[in-house]
Amino acid sequence: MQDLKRKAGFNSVQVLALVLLAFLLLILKFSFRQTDKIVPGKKAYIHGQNKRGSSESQREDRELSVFRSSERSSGASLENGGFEEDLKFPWGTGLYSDYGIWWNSMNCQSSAELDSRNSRSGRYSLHIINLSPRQPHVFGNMSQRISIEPNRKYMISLWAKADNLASANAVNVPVDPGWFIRPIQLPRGTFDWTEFKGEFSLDTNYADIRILIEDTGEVWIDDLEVNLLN
Ligand SMILES: [Ca+2]
Repeated sequence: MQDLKRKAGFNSVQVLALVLLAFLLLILKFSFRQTDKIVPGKKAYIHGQNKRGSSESQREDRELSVFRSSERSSGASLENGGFEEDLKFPWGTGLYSDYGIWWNSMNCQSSAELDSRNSRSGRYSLHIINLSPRQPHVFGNMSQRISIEPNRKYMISLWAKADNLASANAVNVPVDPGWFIRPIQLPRGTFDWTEFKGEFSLDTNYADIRILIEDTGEVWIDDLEVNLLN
């Protein structure tokens, strides 16, 4: 009898130990899930590095991301390039579309909004302010993925007005996901509404038209268009 009681006692302790162990395992599992959370700033930094990188693995990562974010691989030409509608879809599409419409890399202090006090046509233009001097991986941007015919020549054009752009190319417009082809690059300084044009041709059936600011200054952009040549 004593033996049985002792046995029963041990069994209760064992059961208690098992319950405690299970509880500890649950806590451990939960805390691991917590550390899996992605910090947005860090994510932007990683991608910022990839954009400037040239190694094969970085290129693969870039191409993989293209497929992941190709929710708009078909469609018409660029929409809302006159900024008469809110900054909404299809702005914010293309590579890095999960970062929102206008987004900053690293600690870049840039912002973009529609401005009804300055427009080249219609009521609004896109007004961008950047307080962050040129540094690697520090930029503000937004993009729109459009369908194109591979290996055909396109003309991209926009009107811009600027106030104190700190350097040449502070504002430029890459058209490919790798940001290698930038048909439009604005000069430094202050200027009134001026038209800028450039040509490009890609071997893909889409282009990511990206408005990018990489140095301090203020710029207004209006009437952004992409048209097939000949
Ligand atoms: Ca407009």
